[in-house]
Amino acid sequence: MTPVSIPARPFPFELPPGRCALVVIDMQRDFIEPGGFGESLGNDVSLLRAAVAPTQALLQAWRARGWPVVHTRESHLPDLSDCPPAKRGRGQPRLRIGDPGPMGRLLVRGEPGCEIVPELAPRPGETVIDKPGKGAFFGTALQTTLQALGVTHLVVAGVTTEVCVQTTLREANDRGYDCLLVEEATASYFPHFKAATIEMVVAQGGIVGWAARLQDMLDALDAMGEG
Ligand code: TIU
Repeated sequence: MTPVSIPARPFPFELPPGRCALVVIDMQRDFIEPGGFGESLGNDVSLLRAAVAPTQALLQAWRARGWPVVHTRESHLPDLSDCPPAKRGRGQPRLRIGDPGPMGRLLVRGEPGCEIVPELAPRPGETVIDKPGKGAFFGTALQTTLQALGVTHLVVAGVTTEVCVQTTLREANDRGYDCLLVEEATASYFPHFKAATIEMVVAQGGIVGWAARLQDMLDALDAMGEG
């Protein structure tokens, strides 16, 4: 099928219908809501909420077309055997990974805080990847999953821009995927880090990938119809 040309930086992104997955990174209560992991690190979590509605719009566009959707969760096994001591021990947080908080044990699979926010809840048939690291490829089946789906391109949303989103973009780029980051659908506790990450991605002729505005993406998809 003919690619859809999405206005983007540093030049248009040629999106192949059906072979481009929407990858939603770590839109979990633990990062977005008070009382979770993000707040335990001293962050103002309200800054991340801005990415929820734009991500919903992308999900709607992908679901309407039956295109592949992947959600990730930064999460650990209840016994923390997949959480390196260096990760759990870092810094002086109020609570550490695995400690009990108001939304259950921080970043532990199955706990309420580890779930994706209800507005973006995965639907049956969508892939959910639990990942122990910041990048979505490290220690997961994401690569084989994308290969099985015939995916060659990724449109990426999620949080936080300079941590899990950027790490995943770089991992994906090294594995040969063309990746586009949707600017309104990602957020950081540090707005200047978000801005810098977007610039880093698109610099040097798209050294890591592309960035696009949400409306440009949606308009280009609408122009092709729901095929
Ligand atoms: N702390 C921070 O900005 N992010 C993370 O720890 N994980 C993700 O970005 N998902």
